[in-house]
Amino acid sequence: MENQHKKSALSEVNGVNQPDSLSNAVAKRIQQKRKVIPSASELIEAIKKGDKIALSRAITLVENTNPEHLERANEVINGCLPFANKSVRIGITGVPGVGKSTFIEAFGTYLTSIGKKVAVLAVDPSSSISHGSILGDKTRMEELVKNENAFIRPSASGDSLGGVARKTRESIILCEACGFDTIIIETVGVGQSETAVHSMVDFFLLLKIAGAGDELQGIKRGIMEMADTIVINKADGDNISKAKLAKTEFNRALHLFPAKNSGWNPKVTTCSAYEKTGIDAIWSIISDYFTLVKENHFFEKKRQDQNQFWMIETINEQLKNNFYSHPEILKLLDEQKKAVQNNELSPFAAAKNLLDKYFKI
Ligand SMILES: Nc1nc2c(ncn2[C@@H]2O[C@H](COP(=O)(O)OP(=O)(O)O)[C@@H](O)[C@H]2O)c(=O)[nH]1
Ligand SMILES: [Mg+2]
Repeated sequence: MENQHKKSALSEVNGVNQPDSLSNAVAKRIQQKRKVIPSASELIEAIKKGDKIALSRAITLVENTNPEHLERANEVINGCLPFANKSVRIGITGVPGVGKSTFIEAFGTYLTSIGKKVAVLAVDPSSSISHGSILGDKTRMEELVKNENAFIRPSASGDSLGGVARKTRESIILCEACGFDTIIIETVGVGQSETAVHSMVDFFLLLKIAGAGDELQGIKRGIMEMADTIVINKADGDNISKAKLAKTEFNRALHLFPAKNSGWNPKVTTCSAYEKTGIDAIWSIISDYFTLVKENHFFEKKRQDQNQFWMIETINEQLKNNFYSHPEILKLLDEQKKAVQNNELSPFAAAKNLLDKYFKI
């Protein structure tokens, strides 16, 4: 072939000899350093001592989709589990631009000022694909990033929402074992991710701005219904009166929703994340909520339900992965798809063939 005679970028050429200046000893040291992967028990011990670097490494391990890391990841999670659960988990949602990052910076900083240890995790499958908003977010939380009592972790990477959400749930356990008592889970309120977040938090906060219609804000009714509090952000400057008006309107709208199982009446409030006003009042609302649900035992009940939900979710996800990654199924899947396409087989018959095959493997 003609191509072979050309110097393609892919053709191998003789390499350059290693210069003497790069000593073998140095190269070896670097290689060794790369190889030192902490064991599960080392990670657990360090996390329990509040070591944020160990926490980061453990989260990276949990996020790793490589099956050979799965066992070690599970070991770390199981080891941390007895030390988790002693926290409050708060979900924050709102459309892009509403001020989530700015709010979390102000809110998180306030919480650390009253002695809390705050971990911020993000569930945003879109950003893990585009790598979009994460970097911006991290720089917007400049103060919180530097705060000794805070830990910020951008979105887990993953190609399915289920996968991202499961990893976030596992990361919550790791953060709690590391001593973080207030876990904030951020998500973008435009897709299904808030439903997933709702099933892993104790309290759900919806951030809004005044003046924009609901359609414009892309917030569905279902998300409003999930909210334990609606916070109207950017209540500053010329916006203050509009924000107050919006507060009255939302209060009225919330009355139309059915009562919550928690026995809690959702509250509407305003704040300026930018000027850091109204932040302490939000914490006071959240504290009232926790007093109520701990008294009426809804708190434990909800966490138990969530654990069961995640058990089933995990089974569903792993069954699906196992099915679709099995080489024999993949082969048969191709054949059956063609047969369905050519009208030789009904979709149901094809599905049955595939499942029958799977159950025999
Ligand atoms: N005036 C005003 N602007 C704000 C406030 N909070 C956020 N912003 C601005 O709104 C824009 C979007 O904020 P950001 O936190 O990135 O929103 P996110 O996309 O929801 O995370 C930025 O330009 C912020 O400076 C606020 O309380 N008041
Ligand atoms: Mg943001």
